[in-house]
Amino acid sequence: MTTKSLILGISGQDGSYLADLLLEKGHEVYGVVRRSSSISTERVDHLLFPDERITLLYGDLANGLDGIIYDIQPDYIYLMASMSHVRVSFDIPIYTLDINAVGPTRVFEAVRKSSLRNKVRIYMANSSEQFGDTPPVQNENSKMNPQSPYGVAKLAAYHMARMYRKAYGMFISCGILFNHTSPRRGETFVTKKIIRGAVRISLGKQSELVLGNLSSKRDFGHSKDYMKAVIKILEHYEPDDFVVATGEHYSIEEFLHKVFGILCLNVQDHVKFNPKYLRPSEVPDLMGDPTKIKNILGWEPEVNLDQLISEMVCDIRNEEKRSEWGITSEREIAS
Ligand code: G4F
Repeated sequence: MTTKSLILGISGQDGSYLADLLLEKGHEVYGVVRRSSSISTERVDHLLFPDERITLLYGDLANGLDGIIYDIQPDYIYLMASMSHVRVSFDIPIYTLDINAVGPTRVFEAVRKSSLRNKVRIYMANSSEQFGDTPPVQNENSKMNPQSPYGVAKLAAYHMARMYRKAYGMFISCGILFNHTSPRRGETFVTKKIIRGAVRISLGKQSELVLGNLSSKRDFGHSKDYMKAVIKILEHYEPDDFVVATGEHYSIEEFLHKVFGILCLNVQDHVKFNPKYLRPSEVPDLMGDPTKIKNILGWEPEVNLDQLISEMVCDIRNEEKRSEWGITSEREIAS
């Protein structure tokens, strides 16, 4: 019988890679997207056109997804949807708590109250932001001391997941993922913003790149690699919690110099500071220890930071060139 996977947040960076990988494994993939007036399915368009290889459904963590869950009767549920921007969470803390903490709880409750309770496996997307200002190296046993509404909400969802697992025997696993990026990354995260800015500067399309705090350190991995880890986490015979990280960290300044170096640009000539990108409280240094996932699930990252940057530079350069030629999307190229 085919395995049915339901991905909440399929149109995001992680959800879209997960869909690619689950289809390769032969799963029947259903994806939930939030309804909005502008269509934002670019990351999964290749799975919709010309053949519909996934089924898209409209839903929202704000309202609960009971109907979708009961109709589809999935074997696996991947909770990838969230309000994912840490700085923005300071502007909208109540919404962030609702989507990132109450939202997953709505899903846990819907499953608990149904006949799926002892059948379905749930993956909960947790974050290294939960560690907050705890110094590196962070692992599954490190103190969690979040520094943002985003981190607090993710930590609440983490505790809820563990509570449902223990109290009701539900199969809920948590992946504590460190910063991960890719060509499919959203434009306002620092990695994509730096690479997009540098490529555009190199093409003479912009002259300045304006950033905030460059001293914080992050452990950067490739989203596709991390989705391979997510699949392994949910396929494991028992529910558990795993840190997913590379075990290396770089400051944003180091990342910036790597990108500008590849493009033969000088950071001092183009990069400006604007305090509007600072956060009321910052997470200074994240570097994960992936020993547990390596030992138990045999997962290791396949892409290092230099390869990741090269892939993103190349992809963004191609995208910028296509827009110069008036080609706006892959869908247009195909038709
Ligand atoms: O790219 P960021 O916004 O990512 P951040 O805060 O590390 O969060 C990401 O990773 C988490 C996992 O560790 C996820 F849970 C979360 O959903 C998200 O994917 O910022 C990275 C660093 C921060 O220290 C920030 O202050 O870059 C610094 N930064 C400096 N200038 C900037 C900017 N961040 C952004 N977004 N924009 C800037 O202009």
